[in-house]
Parts: sequence; C-alpha cells; structure tokens
Amino acid sequence: MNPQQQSLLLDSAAQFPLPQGVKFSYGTSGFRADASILESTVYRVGILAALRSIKTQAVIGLMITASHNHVSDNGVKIADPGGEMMSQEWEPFADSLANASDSKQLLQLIVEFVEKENIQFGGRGAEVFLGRDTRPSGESLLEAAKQGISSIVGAVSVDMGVVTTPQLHWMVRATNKGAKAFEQDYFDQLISSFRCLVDLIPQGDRGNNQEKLIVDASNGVGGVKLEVIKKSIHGLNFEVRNAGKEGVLNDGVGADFVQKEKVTPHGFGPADVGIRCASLDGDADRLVYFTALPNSNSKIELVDGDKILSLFALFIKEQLSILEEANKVNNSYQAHLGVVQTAYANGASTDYLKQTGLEVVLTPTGVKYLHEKAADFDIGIYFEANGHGTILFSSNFLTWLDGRVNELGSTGKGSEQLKASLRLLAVSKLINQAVGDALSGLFLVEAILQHMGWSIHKWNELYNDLPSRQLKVKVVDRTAVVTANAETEVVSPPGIQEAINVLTAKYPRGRCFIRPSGTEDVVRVYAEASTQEAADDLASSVAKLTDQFLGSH
Ligand code: G16
Repeated sequence: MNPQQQSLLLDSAAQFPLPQGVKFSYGTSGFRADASILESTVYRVGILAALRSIKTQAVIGLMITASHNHVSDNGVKIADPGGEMMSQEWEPFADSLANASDSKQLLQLIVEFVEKENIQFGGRGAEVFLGRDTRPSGESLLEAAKQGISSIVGAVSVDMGVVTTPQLHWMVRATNKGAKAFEQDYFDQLISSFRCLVDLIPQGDRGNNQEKLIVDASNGVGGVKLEVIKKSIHGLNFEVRNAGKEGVLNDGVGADFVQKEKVTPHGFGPADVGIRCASLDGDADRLVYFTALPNSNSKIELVDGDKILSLFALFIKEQLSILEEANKVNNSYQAHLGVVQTAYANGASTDYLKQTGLEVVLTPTGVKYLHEKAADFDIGIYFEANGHGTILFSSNFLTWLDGRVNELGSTGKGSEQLKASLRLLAVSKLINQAVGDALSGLFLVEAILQHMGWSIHKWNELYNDLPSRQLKVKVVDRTAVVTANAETEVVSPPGIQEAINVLTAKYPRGRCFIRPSGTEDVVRVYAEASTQEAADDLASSVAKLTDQFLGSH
C-alpha cells in the first residue's frame, strides 16, 4: 500500500473516532446498534466494502438497515458479488476494523490484512452499491459509508437510494452477472414472472384471485415499493397498510411483531377478520401471513415461514413429479430437492416436511448459514420461521430446464412437461436468488395459492403448529452463551443445558433452546410443547434459569 494511500486513510479516519466503551461485532446480519454510535462503524465498513470489491474484482453491496429492530437502531451489512452475505472468512477482519481504537491502529490493521489477503491495488478500482432503508439516521450514515469508500484510491460508490435490503442484494448479483440492474428491472422481472405463473394456472382452477389481500408493510420501505408495483401488476387485488406515512417503523407492526406476539398489527380491526393478510418487516426481507380470528382480542391464525416453505415445497415437488414422469422415458435430469430450516422451525413443520418425503437439513439461525446449505441442492428451499427465506436453483438445473423448454417448445409435444418447466423457470426468476425477499416471496405465495385454488385457511391446514413461545432475557454478557448442534444445545456456561433438559422433560412434546441474539443485546428463549400453557410455562422457567446462570442487567 503506497504512502499516498496510507496518508489518505489516516486523514479521513481521524474524522470518524470510535465511540467510548462499546464493542462491535458482525452478528447474524452485520453490525447493529443505536444509530447514534454507528458513524465510525459504517465508515469502516465502507473501507471494508471497497477492499472486498478490489479483492473479488466485482461490485459489492453495502446496505444500511437495522431491519426489524427499533427505529432508533441502525446497522450495516455487506453483500458479496453473488448477492449473498459477506463471506464469513472476512467477519473477524470486520470485527477488528470496527473496534480499532484510533486511525493509526486502523491503518495498521488494513495494511496487514491487505498483505495477508494479497489485495492488489492499481487494477480495476472498487465499486460499491449503497442502499438504505427508511430510517431517519440512514442519510448521515450513508455519508459516512461514502467517506469510507472514497478513502480507498480509485474506489467509487453508486447510491441506489432507499431500497429494500433484498433489492440491493439483487442489484449486486444482477450487475455482476452482466444483467440490467436498476430498480425498474427488479420490478419488471417480478411482475413478468408473476404474470407467467398466473397464465400457466390450469383452466378452471382459478377463483382465489379476486379475494382481497391486505399487506402490513411495517411502516417501512416495503410499503413504498409495493405501491409502485401495484400500479403495474395484474391478477392480484391487494391493499397496503402501514405504508409509513403516519406510524412508526416496526412499532406494533410488521412481520417480527406479528410472528412473535401473534396478534394483529396496528391498523387492523374487526372488519378484517377472516381476510388473508401478509406482514413484511422494516426492510422487507421477511414475510409472514396471518388472518384475524373473530371475537378474540386481536388474536390471529399465524401462517409463518415454515408454512411458506411447505407451500413452496409442495408446488415445486408437484412440478418436479410432472417432469419426472417424462424423465422415465427420457432418462434425463433427477433434480435434488432439499429444504433447510433452523431450530426455530416448528416441530410439526419438520415432521410434515419429512412425511412428504423431503430431505430436511438444520443450520444455526441467520440466512448466511441457511443460504450456504441450500446452495448444495439443485433446488434448495430455505426458510426461517420468522419469514426470512428463498429458493435457490443450481445453474446446472436451470440450464437443463432451459434446454427442456426449447426441446418441448419446438416439438410441440409434452405440453404438461413444458408447462411444469416454464413454471419452475418462472419461479427461479420471481424468487430472489440472492437473499430472502418479502416482496418476491409474497408474489410467489399469491401465484401458488391461485394455482392450487387455496384460501389461507386451506393453506394453514397443511399441519397444526405445536404451541410455542419466544422470550428475550437481558443478561450481562450474552456472548457467554455458546451453542452447538445448530443451536439446539448450550455448551457454555456449563450445567445450563442439563438444567434445560430437566425442565423440558416435564412437558409432553416439550422442546426448548436458548441462543444469544445476533441483532439485539439479549439471549433468546424458544419453547414448544403440546399446549400453549405448557409452552409458556417452559419458556418462562427457562428464562428464569438463564437469568440465574448469566445474571440480569
Ligand atoms: C436477521 C437475520 C435473520 C435472523 C434474524 C435473527 O434478521 O437476517 O436471518 O433470523 O436476524 O436475529 P437474532 O439473531 O437477533 O435472533 P433481520 O430481519 O433482522 O435482518
């Protein structure tokens, strides 16, 4: 690294001092904290993004969002060239950069890392796409990111404005693949592939499309984008609520609130009972469905990420079996379909998926883990119960599908196989291949419900969820909780897992685990059992136990 570059870094870093007494860690989804202490972190992630772009010789994404967190929080994360989360190998470097005490130490870390990673300056400069959600703190943090990027000689940033997190990931991926990647291209792809799926619905099975859908947009960026899509999409009747004009982001609204509290979000009332509703989170990377129950004090029937996964899996399996019929004759591709879940997946969903013959894999929480596993399959469907997920298609399988469509289309034979192939291709275009995306997920759910001719109630009847409860416990140091086996077991502090086992064994179908949150300063407790009372009881006794072992704040 030449002296000119070094002095540029020293000068610019001096403008972003590290706040006193905080420790940053690149968690489940990048860095998150109260927005008021994040400037130095975002500046440093700007540097990191530029270095990553030089290293990979590709466009990198930098998103400023704290997703489902409180509006006063913010955060920053990196999207790698394929649109996926930043390689975990760089996370320790991100941690040490974010915590460097002053500009001299920061420079030293960068110099050492550049050497270790053999990052070559002087070739193609860095290019970083920037995006932010609707948080008021986003604008000034974006400036900090720009300063970080421009402290690397030759690096440029492209401001994509206020976008959903999945849109930014999509833009990075599309650009690196040489495709058009403006926001309008994203909308066009979504609208045309939705249209394609609707046009391929077998005649006579339609009928569900006139029932209105109401979308709770969490007062975030998803509402803004849905209003744009609404102007051009046909074949879906929907209304957007909590679009951000009045209410507060994620405050009593949104996918996280609905999934955890199991009540209707603000803005919904008795007139909405029985209607199919969906809920996005603050940056529109999570999606859950629900329907309000009559005379129930805002209680809902929740249709969570596990059920979305099940719906997608059934539809894809159906298309694959149509293709497999033909394969018996043609002896061609046997697509490997698999699903990926986390410990939060309702036990009933995992049983159901296995009973339908699907291969189920478990990973720790965080899309970065699920995404990686799903990429091992020809079609890998991953979802967290909180509604974060997508479907990945391997390039081999897509190439084979393309060939199949050409072959079947030109001979005019095998129209059912042709339709099944076209449906799968449309799904691969509609659903975001980079990361979980509430908007593309929503349009895929809607297309499949129309295809099946299902109401939300029929969909919800696929299986009955086991009652569950989630709690959070504030402790002195959440990093003291160390887990193993996809977070189903605590290995430290010693003794706590044995105590959890004793409590869990008291409840029929009891299951319980604790894990440190990657996005909030809490330990999370998840419990399920055969009755709601038992699940609540188990969760609160394990929360007390956690408090005893780890000490309250
Ligand atoms: C982020 C991750 C999700 C993960 C969630 C869990 O969600 O992207 O994959 O499920 O955090 O958070 P925690 O570790 O706090 O339980 P989001 O929507 O906040 O980006």
